Amino acid sequence: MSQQRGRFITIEGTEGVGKTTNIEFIRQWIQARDIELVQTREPGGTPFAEDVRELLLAVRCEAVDETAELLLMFAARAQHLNKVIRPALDRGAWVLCDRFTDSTYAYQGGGRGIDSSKIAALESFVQGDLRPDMTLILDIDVVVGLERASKRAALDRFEIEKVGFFERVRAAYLARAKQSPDRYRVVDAGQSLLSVQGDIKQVLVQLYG
Ligand code: Z5A
Repeated sequence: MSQQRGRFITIEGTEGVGKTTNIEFIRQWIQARDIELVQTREPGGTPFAEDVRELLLAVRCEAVDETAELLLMFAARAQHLNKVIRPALDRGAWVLCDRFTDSTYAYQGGGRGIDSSKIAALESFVQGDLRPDMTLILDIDVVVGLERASKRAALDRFEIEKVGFFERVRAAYLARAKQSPDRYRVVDAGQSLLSVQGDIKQVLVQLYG
């Protein structure tokens, strides 16, 4: 008898949108249903991919070439996908991933200006036909999000970008959601945490009962 493939859920958004806070809420909702859950993140999710993450996030004097950045995102993703995500889905576990390829379309595509056809080519090469079943985009006014994120101790190489960069990232996310409304759910993350979580719960109940 073939094992039913697990669900692949990804969470996306710009700075300070509350991914970390809300992933915990989603994790609890899924686990309360007695479902095996693998919670993970990108870039990262395996020791090798976490090393690539460190390379990518470190603030450095040398300017990082945008193609090098793009390829490293997919290098980490190939490792993560083949060592963690696919095996989990194949054994029927659900995977809850903090960022995935939509981040690449938003940050390297929207933010850095890399043509989305190049990202799509790498997506097909690395992922084959694997895509998330549902992508939750937490959406917030960029300035409000940056204010929330500014309370952190140290900013990484993406967090030091200017408002215009994050406006383009946000626009890219919203454009993707508009293009494929079946896969994406957009939640207004500018509300109180209670209201955000109320909306997320509604999405989960609507999709998964
Ligand atoms: N990146 C990329 O460029 N390309 C790719 O393909 C991939 C990634 C996969 C690392 O990601 C970087 O990698 C990321 C994009 C790039 N750029 N950056 N930066 P990350 O996910 O590790 O980093 P992050 O975006 O900074 O995520 P985070 O740590 O999850 O932060 P967050 O989403 O802002 O979540 P938070 O810590 O839960 O919330 C921030 C604060 O707001 C915190 O104090 C909360 O208590 C507060 N908060 C949360 N919700 C609320 C509400 N509703 N009201 C008031 N305050 C709130």
